[in-house]
Amino acid sequence: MTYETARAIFAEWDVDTELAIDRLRPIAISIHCWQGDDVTGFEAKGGMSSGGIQATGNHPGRARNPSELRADLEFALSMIPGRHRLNLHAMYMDADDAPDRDEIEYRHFASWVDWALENGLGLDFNPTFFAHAKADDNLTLSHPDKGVREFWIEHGRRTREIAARMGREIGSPVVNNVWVPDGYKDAPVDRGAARMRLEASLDAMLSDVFDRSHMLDAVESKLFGIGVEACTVGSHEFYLGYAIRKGMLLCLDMGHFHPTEDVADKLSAVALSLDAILLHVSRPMRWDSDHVILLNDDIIAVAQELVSSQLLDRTHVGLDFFDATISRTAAWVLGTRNMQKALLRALLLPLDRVKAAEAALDFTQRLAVMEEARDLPFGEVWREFCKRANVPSGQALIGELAAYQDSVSDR
Ligand code: RNT
Ligand code: ZN
Repeated sequence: MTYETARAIFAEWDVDTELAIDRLRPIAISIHCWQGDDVTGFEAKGGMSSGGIQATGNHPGRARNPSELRADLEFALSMIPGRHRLNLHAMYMDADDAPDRDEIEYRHFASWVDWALENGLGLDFNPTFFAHAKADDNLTLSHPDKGVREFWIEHGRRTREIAARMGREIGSPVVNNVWVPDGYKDAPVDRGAARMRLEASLDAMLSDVFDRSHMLDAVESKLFGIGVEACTVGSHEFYLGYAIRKGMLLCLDMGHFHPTEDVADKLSAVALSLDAILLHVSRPMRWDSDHVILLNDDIIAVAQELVSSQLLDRTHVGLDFFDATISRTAAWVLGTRNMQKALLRALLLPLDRVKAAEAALDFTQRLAVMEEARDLPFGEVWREFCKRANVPSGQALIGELAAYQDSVSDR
């Protein structure tokens, strides 16, 4: 089937494929740097990652330094249609002087900004509150010890300064997202005190005022993690209230809720009280396992909600998965493309028609249209989108992914 035939089929459903392509093109996905090296980072330190962040596998080709990570990203980006953003963590500093987390400065990240500018990429940022001796007991901003809290407050303060400077240099606001692992393995008896300490630390950490055209603050909640099964201090309720009170972004990670909860359903609800949302699109399998996202029902539902509830303009779509059992670059490419494919599918749905049916309580029509629409030739429109962006698809893509993996497998 040609694209023109597909276009005519969609037109019969009153869907304009050209319009859908035009709407998809400017959507920048925030691609997480940490898929490239199993969340290891480039700090001059050894030791295990803590905070329940674990990549599984030892596939050959892990990026060991900033230049390898950039080369891998350049390849991945060349296989992904459109212009996107790189989401960095503070542990990805590019520095010779090995600063501790409370010593980082803009200059430690300046090379990333130069590289982003050269490649036409936006940037996002994150303080790193894990994989550090001062986070080994899974308590950071809510630690009972004031000295430990102050160390992490200083880290977070510095990341906001760095993020704001990055945003100024790049000319697009950098989302600085705060996730802390804080929690308890077994049932705490003073949850309230822990939450008050987290709140006070956040207040101190977030007190400097920055131009919102340079930097946007986000906070990320979680239900539980390995080692913090009984209580997560920064739970959903904690951060939902905090983000609303402070006018910040709320980050909804698809792996951070009970598996029967539906993040797609939450979007239009939280959007009533928030200016903007940050998404960590992920695929939890039985737990927050961070599998590479598929074009599955969960992802399609999220994309459909963003389009249907008109939230694309105020949602920052970020990815959060890491798998080291497969080619890391292929994981980036396939995951990011799946997010784009899901958005394209949503943009190609005859939504006006099903919305009208729903408003008229004609649920039969709604069901019939949605089910028949599953057979529309989305793939032809996607291939056309890739072709126009000079990006391969199908077997050509698979060949490119395999060839690049071969080229890095002796690392
Ligand atoms: C952890 C959170 C967090 C991290 C990244 C590396 O459960 O999802 O977003 O995955 O910051
Ligand atoms: Zn996340």
